[in-house]
Amino acid sequence: GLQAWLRYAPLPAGHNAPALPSSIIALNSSASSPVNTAGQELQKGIQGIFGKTLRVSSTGKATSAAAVVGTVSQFQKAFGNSPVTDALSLEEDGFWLNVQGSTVQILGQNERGALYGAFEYLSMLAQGNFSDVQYATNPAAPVRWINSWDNMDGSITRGFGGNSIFFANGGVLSNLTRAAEYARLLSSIRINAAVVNDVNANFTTINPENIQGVGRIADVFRPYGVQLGLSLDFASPMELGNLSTYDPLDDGVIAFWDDITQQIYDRIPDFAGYLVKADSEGKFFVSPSAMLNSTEFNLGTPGPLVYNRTLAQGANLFAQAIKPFGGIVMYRAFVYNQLPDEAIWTADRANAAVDFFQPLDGQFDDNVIVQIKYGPIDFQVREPASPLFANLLETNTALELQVAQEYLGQQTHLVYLPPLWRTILDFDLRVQNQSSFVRDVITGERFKRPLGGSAAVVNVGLNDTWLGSHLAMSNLYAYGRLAWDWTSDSEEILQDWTRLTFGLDETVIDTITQMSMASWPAYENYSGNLGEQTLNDILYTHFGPNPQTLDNTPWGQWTRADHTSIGMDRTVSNGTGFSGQYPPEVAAMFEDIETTPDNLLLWFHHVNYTQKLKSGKTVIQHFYDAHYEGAETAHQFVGMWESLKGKIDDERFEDVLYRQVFQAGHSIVWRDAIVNFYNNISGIPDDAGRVGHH
Ligand code: GCW
Repeated sequence: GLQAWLRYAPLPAGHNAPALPSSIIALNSSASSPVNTAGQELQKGIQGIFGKTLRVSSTGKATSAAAVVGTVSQFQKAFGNSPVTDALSLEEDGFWLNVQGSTVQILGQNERGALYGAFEYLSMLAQGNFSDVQYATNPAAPVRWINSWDNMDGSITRGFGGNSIFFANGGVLSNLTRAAEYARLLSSIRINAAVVNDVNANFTTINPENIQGVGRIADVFRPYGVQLGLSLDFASPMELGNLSTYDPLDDGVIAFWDDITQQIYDRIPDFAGYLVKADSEGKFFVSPSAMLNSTEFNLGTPGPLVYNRTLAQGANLFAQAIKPFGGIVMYRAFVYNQLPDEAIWTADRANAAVDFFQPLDGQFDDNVIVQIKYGPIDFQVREPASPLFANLLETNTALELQVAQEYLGQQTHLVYLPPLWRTILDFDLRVQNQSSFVRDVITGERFKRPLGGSAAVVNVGLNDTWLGSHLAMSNLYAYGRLAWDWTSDSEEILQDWTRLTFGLDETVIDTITQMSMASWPAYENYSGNLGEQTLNDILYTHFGPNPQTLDNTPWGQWTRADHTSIGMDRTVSNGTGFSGQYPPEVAAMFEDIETTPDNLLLWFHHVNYTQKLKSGKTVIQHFYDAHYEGAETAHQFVGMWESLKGKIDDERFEDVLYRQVFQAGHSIVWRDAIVNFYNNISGIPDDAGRVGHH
């Protein structure tokens, strides 16, 4: 439930308690400091795991049997001597952990880092790992954020775990207990900031009353070292400030944002920064006030393009307002227009991000980070890495992931996401014919950028399970672990999470590992195959199968399926030109059907249903077989889970079982909807005789 992976459950019989420290010295600066939190957390953890209550003090002799936690400089001040050199060369948020039996030293570069180190030590103990260790660790990148899509009325966009833990009825909740518990979870996975309101932002979030309200959220985040961020509505100067314009170059608009920023920092001195979704998902750019007043469905979000200003001018407006306070601006690359006409063979929503942003490379201020969704479309079950990562050499970038399984079963299906994420992070873009992994671009490593990192959309709510599903929490846990080190192993992360969440029983660990590692491939099998997108209902829910909604809609998530053929031709030679947005080596690979991997075939090429894959099967037979296989795997999950009865508390056992039964049933709905759709449209029977007429 609420404790998620921070349960500190007693160890099962057979695990002898190790030599433990006999007291805790937390060198804290104040009651709201993360080091103070670290002291309490160590006390609580050791109490829970071993039933032993340690005294916590803020000073003391570093005796051989104490756990000392604090920053490197607090340590030097308190004890008059320096820790080992490894601890002296830590980077921001990094920590040094030294466990020698009952002598434990946890030193952060800053207070937040010290808290991370305390959680790390406790995670070892809770997993029954009592080894002596001694190492320094630093984050892959400074920006390790969460984006919440919570609305001021308490609803959550793409939320499947209940209403908001932050907002209700247009304001901030008076009881922020859950917000504090959430910050605790986030700091244990080393997330350092959370944006709390939806990117489709409402100007009321920054009215004077709500600035005080979000200030209270920042207050409960602070002891956990989690900073607050806010999404902005670009048209606020008109809506809130009563100006006649929101032109980013207008003096009144500039003064408006300077004033708002000052108000925010007056209340929240450690405010992290802004997140901006501008000029996104629009019809085409209409007049500034029509943008706001029209009742027409989704005209898109207002932005600088409304005034013929560039996206860089839009981003720099906020960057300049926030720079004096040390804040940053996350500017989303999710900018595209609706595409009315599928008859135009070269029209392609996937081209939009590079088309809009590449010409602006070098024009963004240094405290701007362009935040890029992992694929060019929208959190689909399979996409190639966004080519924008290869096109911004003089701009900070961050990767946007989605823990909320918007298109991936919405937390009623088990889909463990790290294997999908790794297809993006480990993709080599070959910029200038050199090794250019996406993970090295976003950390700032590849192009020597001062800033970079990641954000994940997380839709926790008031539900006791946070996400609406116990098993879905592995995705949140893994996101934090990966954002610290993008090369960590997906399966090892999962097993740590499983031990912390469900205990140390080997059968439980093996079973949850098998289910989780098989889950994304299974979902891909029973949804959309071969890079054809997920095939959900595009118009409203993004949930169950609805392949007929992909084509001939302005959302541009097309498959171009007709009676004989299917797929988006994204080649330069004959299609939308998208493959040409990658550097030459990668472009050449995707341009040629022979070198395009099967799993992206229909993303890049338009082919007959009878086209042979590298596996030797035809496209249509692959659809049939994959769908039966995927649904079969989803059915196996039920039996696998049932085998754990008695090894997991009944409450969580039943809750998960209910979901696995649902997933198994829904996988058949998926299977039959998709195979019948393509059987009808192509008229080609299934070799195995399961689908269609013979
Ligand atoms: O995936 C789409 C979602 C929208 C979302 C948008 C975005 C918050 O369906 O609900 O808006 O992406 O990322 O901005």
